[in-house]
Amino acid sequence: MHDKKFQVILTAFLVDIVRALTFLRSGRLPYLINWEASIGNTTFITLVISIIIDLKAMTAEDGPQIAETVADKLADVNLDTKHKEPNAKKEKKPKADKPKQGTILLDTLSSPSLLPLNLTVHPPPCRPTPFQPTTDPLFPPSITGRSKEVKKETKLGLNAKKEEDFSEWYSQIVVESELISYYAVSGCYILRPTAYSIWDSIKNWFDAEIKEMGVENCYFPLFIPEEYLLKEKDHVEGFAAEVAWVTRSGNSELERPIAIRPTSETAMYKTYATWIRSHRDLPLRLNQWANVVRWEFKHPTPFIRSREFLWQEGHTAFATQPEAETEVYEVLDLYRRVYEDLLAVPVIKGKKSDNEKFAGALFTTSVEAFIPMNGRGVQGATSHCLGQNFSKMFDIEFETEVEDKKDFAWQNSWGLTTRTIGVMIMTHGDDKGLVLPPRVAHLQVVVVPIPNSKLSEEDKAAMLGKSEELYTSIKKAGIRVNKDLRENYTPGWKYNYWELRGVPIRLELGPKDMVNGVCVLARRDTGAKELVAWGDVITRLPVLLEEIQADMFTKAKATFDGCLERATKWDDFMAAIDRKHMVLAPWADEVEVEEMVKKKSASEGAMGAKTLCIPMEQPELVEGTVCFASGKPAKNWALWGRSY
Ligand code: 86X
Repeated sequence: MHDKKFQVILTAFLVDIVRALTFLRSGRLPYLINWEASIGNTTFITLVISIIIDLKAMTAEDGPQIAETVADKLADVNLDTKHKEPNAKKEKKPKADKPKQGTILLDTLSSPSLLPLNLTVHPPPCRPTPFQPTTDPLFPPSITGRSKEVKKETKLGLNAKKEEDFSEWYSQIVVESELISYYAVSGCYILRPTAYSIWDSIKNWFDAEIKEMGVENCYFPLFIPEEYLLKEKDHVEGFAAEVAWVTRSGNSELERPIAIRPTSETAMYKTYATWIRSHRDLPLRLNQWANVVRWEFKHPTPFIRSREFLWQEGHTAFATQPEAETEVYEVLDLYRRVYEDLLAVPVIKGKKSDNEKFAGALFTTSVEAFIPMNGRGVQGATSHCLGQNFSKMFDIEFETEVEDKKDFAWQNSWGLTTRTIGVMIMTHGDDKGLVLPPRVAHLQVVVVPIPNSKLSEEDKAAMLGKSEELYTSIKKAGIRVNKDLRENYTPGWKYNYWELRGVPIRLELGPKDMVNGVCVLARRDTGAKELVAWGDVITRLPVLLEEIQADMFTKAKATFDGCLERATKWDDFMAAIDRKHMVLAPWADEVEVEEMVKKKSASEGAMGAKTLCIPMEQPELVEGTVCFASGKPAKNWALWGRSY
């Protein structure tokens, strides 16, 4: 053997001996059999193995080859740092495919290919990953409900009840049903595939509808120059505290800060001014699907109020006011249909009061939903008629058909956000978890075979085969279906699992069903079950899905109507508000009165009530009716409530 290489191996050997001795002297080799001890033991064992390798290398025929490996190992003078104590900081995981030159990892050291001769080694000398109680913002104990420890690993579901502790129930359901995960930036949430697929359904439907109307999609940049926002100063003022700014790149300050869009009026209308010159350039009807950031300081709630959210924002320009107004209401009705027809959530369409309208708009319309559990109204979406306010600010002027006559464009803007998903969860979810309306459910049916222990292997195979067959034919029929053939879970556990995730129909296949050629369809919304012959499954399922969709709306609508009261006197109004209801009350449409009501109806622990909207569908206003709050002649019926 070459002298030089032998020297290298010898040095390695000596170093390992010294390390082993140091380790022994440090008292870390424990005498107790607990997990900490095993860390210590394996560390020591690793060193012993190293020493044996060194010895073998010095004596073996293929010494030089082994020597190279050892030389590599020696080069890593910091090897000791890998003998982590359980409490030590987690080390950075090196890239698996390309280990750092000169480093030999403990894992690799023990991997068979590197071990000469017939040494057998126990599982990789371990990298300790003990359970550590964490204060990680990703897993705040109050939020996951998991860290209460008592929860068994296999236990599924929620431990808060919707009626008893609504906000805890909501926090748990969004996480446990795997819609969202919490993230290290407060007020920001990860939308997991199930949630995103619901958004996709909404998006696909709405996108097709607006395209049918003649709206086109586009995309404007995320960043907005400061000067653009300043141009709209009056309207931005109220929101200024919520605008997030980029002020630095790397270590250098930007010359001018750049805003992250809270909405895109300013970004788009600057450009619209350059695109719109003549009446022939109108109408201009654009929409974008985008994310926006509003640095809210109110308590964040997944989907309902987050600092970044997804939405569509439509921004259109017309030559005349009537055209613009027609669109405002057309879009508003699409929003109603998103809620009522897709999400089975009842809403009321209406106009916002002067207090509540967007300051830059001529008028604002909205759809308003309601959460009975906490008695709060929630704005579902808005469609604004901006009039000529923005076109005058941004110089969106065009040559009319009349020669030498110019006019400012009539504009609208309208938006629908991922808040839709939150309202849907709150409306339909129950103590077992999500209840998804079939039209937006990522999965509409799940096939669950229910074998029992008495079943012969043959019969079990037949049951699994039939499950597969049903699954395939349902899928072919265009229904979103999954099968749960996992063998390590009981049918009961699987029921809980899919109920938590809100799948509208569970198709069960039991031993008796195999004999009778039938299966059971169990509804998530009502729990009702029905027997269906195999041959009828693909005709029955689409009908049942639609029945569920319709029944979910009917049920939610009944609850909604039960929360809507009429009041013509202050005391009745307050009593209804304190019953956590919405109130329809005659109103003289005065800003000061709305402010007064807000103050007067606020108490410790309860925010004041405000107008949610002035419903488009108005009850008859009998001559002489007066405002419930001011006693002045009423102009309309307004919808009031506490709100998000
Ligand atoms: C109001 C107006 C409008 C297009 C919609 O409601 C639908 C889609 N935009 C939105 N608005 C803001 O909320 C707003 C917020 C901040 Cl933080 C801001 F800096 C400016 C804003 N301007 C308008």
